[in-house]
Amino acid sequence: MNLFKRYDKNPIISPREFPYKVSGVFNPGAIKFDGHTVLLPRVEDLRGFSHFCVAKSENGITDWRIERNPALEFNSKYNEERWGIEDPRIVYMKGEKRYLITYVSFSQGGPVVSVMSTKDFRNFKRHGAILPPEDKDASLFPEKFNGLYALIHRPIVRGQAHIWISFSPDLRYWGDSRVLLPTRPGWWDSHHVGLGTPPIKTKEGWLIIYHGARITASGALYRVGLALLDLYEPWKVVRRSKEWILGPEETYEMVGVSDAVVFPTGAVYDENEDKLMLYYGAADYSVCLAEGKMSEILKFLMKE
Ligand code: BMA
Repeated sequence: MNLFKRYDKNPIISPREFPYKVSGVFNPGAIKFDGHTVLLPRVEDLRGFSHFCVAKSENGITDWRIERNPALEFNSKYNEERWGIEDPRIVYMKGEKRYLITYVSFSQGGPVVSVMSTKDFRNFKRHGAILPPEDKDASLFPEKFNGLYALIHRPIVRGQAHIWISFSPDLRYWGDSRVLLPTRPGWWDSHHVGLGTPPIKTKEGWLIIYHGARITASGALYRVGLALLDLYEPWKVVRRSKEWILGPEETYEMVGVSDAVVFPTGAVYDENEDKLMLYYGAADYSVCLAEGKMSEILKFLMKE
């Protein structure tokens, strides 16, 4: 059974219809804001550096209005932003009335997780790098646990690329770090894993959509798996899918800047409609959409 159905007119945004010349537009943050779906894709320029742009649509599928000016350019006056910013994940922090965006910025020491905040997707405030390099694929939870922010991230420790969880009272000092979802030797997610979209709250637990890569003769092959975390103690993994549930199949996923990559970074969940819209980067070139039913996703996971 296919848990996610691709939009038949994918990609929804690609360099071809972009207002300026770019190498790729992919791996978007996604959230509902002001009656619209807002995407914050990573846009790679012709120097090879990435910035973010804002694209808005009323139905989250068609008629994307892409802003001409980059929403956030990288600025090498900040130490952590020597070579661009990538792969934003957006959460709305209830109680703080602001959106927190974790993203990867490229410091001299390697990729680091950085945070910025916004209230309107026009003005963005940088909060700087929050953890040492090398670390990537991070998102906050949209809620605190016992007064602490919780972050999922993917440091490289002793050459190993597992998914970790850490906690902080102030977004600055992090601790209680532990491995959450390790790579599985021999499996489709054996080489490295990383968080995809921000954690999504469901009645069965926090839904985690992650990418897993295996190295094949042609390079890294990126697919998508699922897990469920305990609602109150999110360091506890309740379920993890054995099989990948979305992998590169269509030409726009198989061929691009990096071949054979599906890389989800944003999701919009409509609980009343039982609908999960998954936004993903295809082959580091374009933004694509797939849709799933949350009830089917949870049913599948609870049998794992
Ligand atoms: C990851 C990140 C992503 C990219 C993916 C596939 O390490 O750099 O931005 O989409 O590799 O190339």
